[in-house]
Amino acid sequence: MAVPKEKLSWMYETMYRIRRFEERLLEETAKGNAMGVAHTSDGEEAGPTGICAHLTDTDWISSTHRGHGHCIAKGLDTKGMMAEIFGRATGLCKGKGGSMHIADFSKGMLGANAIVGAGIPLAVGAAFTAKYKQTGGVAVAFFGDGATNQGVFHESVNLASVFKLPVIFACENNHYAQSTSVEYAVPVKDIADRATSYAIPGVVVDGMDALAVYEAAGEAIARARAGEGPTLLEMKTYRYHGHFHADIPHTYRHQEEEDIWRAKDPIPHFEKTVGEQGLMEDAEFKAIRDAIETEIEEAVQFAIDSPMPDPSELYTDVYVNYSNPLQGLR
Ligand SMILES: Cc1ncc(C[n+]2csc(CCOP(=O)(O)OP(=O)(O)O)c2C)c(N)n1
Ligand SMILES: [Mg+2]
Repeated sequence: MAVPKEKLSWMYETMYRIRRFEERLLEETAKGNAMGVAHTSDGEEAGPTGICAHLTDTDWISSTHRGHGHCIAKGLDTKGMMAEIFGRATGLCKGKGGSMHIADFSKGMLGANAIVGAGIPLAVGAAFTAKYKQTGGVAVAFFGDGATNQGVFHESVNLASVFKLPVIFACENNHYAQSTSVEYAVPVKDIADRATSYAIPGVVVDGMDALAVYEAAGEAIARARAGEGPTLLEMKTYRYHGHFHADIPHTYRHQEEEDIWRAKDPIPHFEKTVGEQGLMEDAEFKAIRDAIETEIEEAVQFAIDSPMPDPSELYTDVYVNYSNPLQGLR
């Protein structure tokens, strides 16, 4: 599948934006500036990039606890994201969601989600809406290998297949669920094989190669838009850091294994492939990297300079809205 030139630039820019956002976030987390835990997705950037390259603001995605890459690929503002993770009033959810609950409906982003597997039925619901209202939109559920052992995954895929919904089940198989390896926890060779039970296509793709993901996702999304129903797309990938910022991965995986996946880093891989085909020049890559460095520094500074939410905001935008929270308990 030929990729338009502006799409190639966007893909490189998006992967580099995700990488630098998370590297800087880890630094700021270590300094105590960011609230809560940081689950980073560096190493996995090609997946959300190759998929979201096909989406517009009227398509929907749902995400996971490891959601920064999905948010960025769906076009969320990095200043608003960084401020959200810093717990500031200027955050995309006014500082009340944090890393694991960033959402922006204006961009078709239904939310990161701390409950493993819980984003999957949200995407199915969005796909149902798209079909019912005939918007032509599609929904993408991002989730991990571990999530495919949750009952909600199977219920969601079954329903989507029966209703032929325009949804893509995008499994980021990074080979671990916390410290549990996929070989230990999943009895099938490929998670894509699980599609057979639901009579939908199951596709395995190299999740370190944005162009391969772009092609596979393009076919799945075209099927969905044409009313042919869902696809399970498994991206084989790897997270370079631990499960979250304080996790020490060497307690459950080996350096040799990490080295193999580091050698497949999706960003240099993209530079090499696209550069060798003469589609982008080194100077273009560098200009993009320089612009992103500035953008991410500005995002960090914006978050640092932003105010904390005012205490009067405590009960706004939340489901419990008592003026006196103890009132109902007495
Ligand atoms: C329902 C539920 N069970 C357990 C957890 C604890 N937990 C958080 S992340 C995680 C592992 C998820 O693995 P996977 O789906 O492969 O995603 P990854 O972290 O690899 O991106 C677990 C077990 C949780 N948040 N929600
Ligand atoms: Mg995983």
